[in-house]
Amino acid sequence: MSLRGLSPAQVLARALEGDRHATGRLLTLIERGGEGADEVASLTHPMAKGAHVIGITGPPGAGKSTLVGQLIKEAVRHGARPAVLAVDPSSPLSGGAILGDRIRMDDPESDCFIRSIATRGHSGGLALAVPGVVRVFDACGFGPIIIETVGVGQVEVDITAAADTTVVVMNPGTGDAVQANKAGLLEVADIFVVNKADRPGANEVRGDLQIMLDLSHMTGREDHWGRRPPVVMLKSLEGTGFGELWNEIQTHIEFLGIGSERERRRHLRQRAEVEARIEQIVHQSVQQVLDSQEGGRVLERLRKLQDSPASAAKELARLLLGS
Ligand SMILES: Nc1nc2c(ncn2[C@@H]2O[C@H](COP(=O)(O)OP(=O)(O)O)[C@@H](O)[C@H]2O)c(=O)[nH]1
Ligand SMILES: [Mg+2]
Repeated sequence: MSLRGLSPAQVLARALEGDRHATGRLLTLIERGGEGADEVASLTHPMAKGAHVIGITGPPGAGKSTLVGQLIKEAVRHGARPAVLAVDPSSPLSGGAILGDRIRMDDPESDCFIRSIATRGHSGGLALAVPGVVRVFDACGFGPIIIETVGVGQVEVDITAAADTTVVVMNPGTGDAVQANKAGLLEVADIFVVNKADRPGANEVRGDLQIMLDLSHMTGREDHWGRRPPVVMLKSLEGTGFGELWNEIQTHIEFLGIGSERERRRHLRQRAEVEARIEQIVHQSVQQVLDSQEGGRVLERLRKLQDSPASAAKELARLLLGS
């Protein structure tokens, strides 16, 4: 049935009945931003079911997409309905390519949902779109929700750190452990994966990681597990090691449920989202004030060297803030 002419609320009603096209339409609205996205967000926010959010991060080519493909199968084996948001469109995750015949995309009871989102280099958009997509998946009954991001930039690290469980992926023989340390990924990881364990040097990476993690303990940095984060060896191409990864994720879920850690993470996630929204609003207002008549007058004085940049900025900021 066509979705043409339906309001976001009507599309959501279809999505809740298991209409995958409707779910896709909601995600498109989120991705486009603006009023449509805001409406979808306010409709889906109160419908949160609390799906577990797993962030998968690591350098390009580490095998994240391959891993996610296998993790979906593992999740479905356990009766879950996983959804994936790939913020790394460089190695697209396509249903047909990675999903085995165990997963029937058209079966609303046992399906999974995969969506890629373009980074397009603007961080503000991502900071708003990712939580929006997570909310749609959650409202539609998908879980766990798996987010794949490249762990290179601060934004990507922030997105992943906002997950309930963060998995950092690295490879043998690439100095990944040292790089991850530099990128601040050791602190955000709940679980480490050494992927491509079929290659030489896998045990060395595990050893390097364990030493670095122990050192960080010695300098007094508490990890939130109450133990050293586990290091799981995976061969994602063969699909080996996924039972162990699944178990470690379950152990982490149990851990999150014992204390207030889950609530703390979700609070931080919501706070970051509101922060990004405020920044967007403020950014727009700044452009408006610069484009206004008053803004033009102040910039003209600056051009004629009658004013300094600092006092011009202060004057316009006063205008902006109405003080
Ligand atoms: N040898 C080996 N290659 C792998 C493994 N997992 C993934 N790859 C390969 O690594 C390359 C990058 O994989 P991809 O999943 O696209 O990495 P991503 O950029 O991190 O998402 C592909 O050619 C995969 O086939 C593995 O366990 N062993
Ligand atoms: Mg990828």
